[in-house]
Amino acid sequence: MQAMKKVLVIGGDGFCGWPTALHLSELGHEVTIADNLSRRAIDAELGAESLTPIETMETRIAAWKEVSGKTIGFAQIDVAKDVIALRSLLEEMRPDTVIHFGEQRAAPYSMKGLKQKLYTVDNNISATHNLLAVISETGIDPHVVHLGTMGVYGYDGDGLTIPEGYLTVFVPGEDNQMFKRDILYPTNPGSVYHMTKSMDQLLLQFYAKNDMIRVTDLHQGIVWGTQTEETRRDVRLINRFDYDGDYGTVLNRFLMQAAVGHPLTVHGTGGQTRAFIHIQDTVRCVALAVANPPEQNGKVKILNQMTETHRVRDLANLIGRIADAEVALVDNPRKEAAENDLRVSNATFLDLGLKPITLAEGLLEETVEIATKYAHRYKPETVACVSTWTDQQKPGFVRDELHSFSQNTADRTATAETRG
Ligand code: NAD
Ligand code: USQ
Repeated sequence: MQAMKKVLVIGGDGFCGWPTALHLSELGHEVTIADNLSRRAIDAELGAESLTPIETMETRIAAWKEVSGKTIGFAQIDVAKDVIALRSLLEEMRPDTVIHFGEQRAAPYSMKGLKQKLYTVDNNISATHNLLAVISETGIDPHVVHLGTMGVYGYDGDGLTIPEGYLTVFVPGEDNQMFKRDILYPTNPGSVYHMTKSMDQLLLQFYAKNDMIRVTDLHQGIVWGTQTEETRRDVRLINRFDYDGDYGTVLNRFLMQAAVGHPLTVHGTGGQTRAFIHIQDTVRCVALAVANPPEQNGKVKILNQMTETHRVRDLANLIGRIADAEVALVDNPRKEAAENDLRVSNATFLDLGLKPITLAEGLLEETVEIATKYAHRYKPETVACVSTWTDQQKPGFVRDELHSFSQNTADRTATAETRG
């Protein structure tokens, strides 16, 4: 039996935050959500809503009260901008744990253009720094659980098993001396979004060391699925299901595409290998992290929150087989290695008792069923991944270049003919 804690869930209206808030409430914790509802605003900006119809925060919380008898609090706060409101909430609530999901989390959105790059960096870095700085000022001593990403390690690996956050290195010095260092695993982000998570690591490291804030950083893989034990209990509690070209992640996109008869959009040769975790395991892992805070030892506790790795084309072929879907190879809008290998240690969560849900366990079918149920809400125009990592990848770039090349050639030929 876990001790009841007061838990603040920043970003608790989102895909991972909402089911986590419900799960912690179900376990008996006293939960308050802080969210600025920016994801709902970005949905509107992109014209790309969740496939599942998500209720307002008020309706969600009232429905949870009805089915569970439990109360979840809500404060609409922009933690990246409103430091005074954040400080008041922390002082009033005095949480035992603050879980920080409140960042812009789509790599393609972060690469869309100048506005989105600036927003992603401003929002994510300020949100994380404001939280840590305010905690250090108030003297309240919550355990901070931050949602990081596997992407900070980079994806051009050759099979080295990625450790949990730190690397022990030996540096040769003078006179055959060897210096041993425990360093953060070198970051190698692949998008502006992933870069903000790399920068978060330094913010966390500094405040853990300087202010002795207890921090757990969860380096999470790609989350798939949509429902959890709690969100299944009432249709008004249903979780988000993003499938659009910016926010839809690869496995959920493939499951959705299979449900509506769209060819599965494999980027390049589909040679990227990634780490995955089902949303049910996300909420279990966060609950385990909440129950097991680190010692106050000045060091961030880093856990790899993933359960299995898969190559993108293998996933497409698997779903193609089980759902009788066509697989299409499309131009890769990203700048990433054509092929990579990926091995990851998730020893801490296994030691804490996590029994991983794997692709084999029927939940692929459940996700296709949900996608089929809400297929009438599908907007085909939002499926293509149109955010490119470089200008050269933008549609029309090659054509323009060829156009100016032929124009120059034509001009040169005309000049030469005139001279001749
Ligand atoms: P999401 O976009 O569904 O949810 C994020 C929530 O944070 C939204 O409700 C949004 O309104 C809120 N938010 C953003 N900026 C805020 C701010 N300044 N103040 C207050 N609230 C703010 O994303 P998600 O998929 O639930 O991801 C949650 C966290 O987990 C993110 O930090 C993300 O980087 C991390 N993560 C997600 C995945 C994944 O596959 N979804 C994988 C690894 C890590
Ligand atoms: N991909 C396809 N086809 C698609 C969409 C994606 O082949 O239709 C490929 C991408 O090129 C990439 C891989 O699938 O190689 C993963 O893409 P993704 O969109 O599923 O995941 P990513 O952009 O890395 O981001 C997601 C979440 C992010 C989280 C990250 C965890 O949006 O918040 O941090 O997963 S990780 O990937 O482990 O870094």
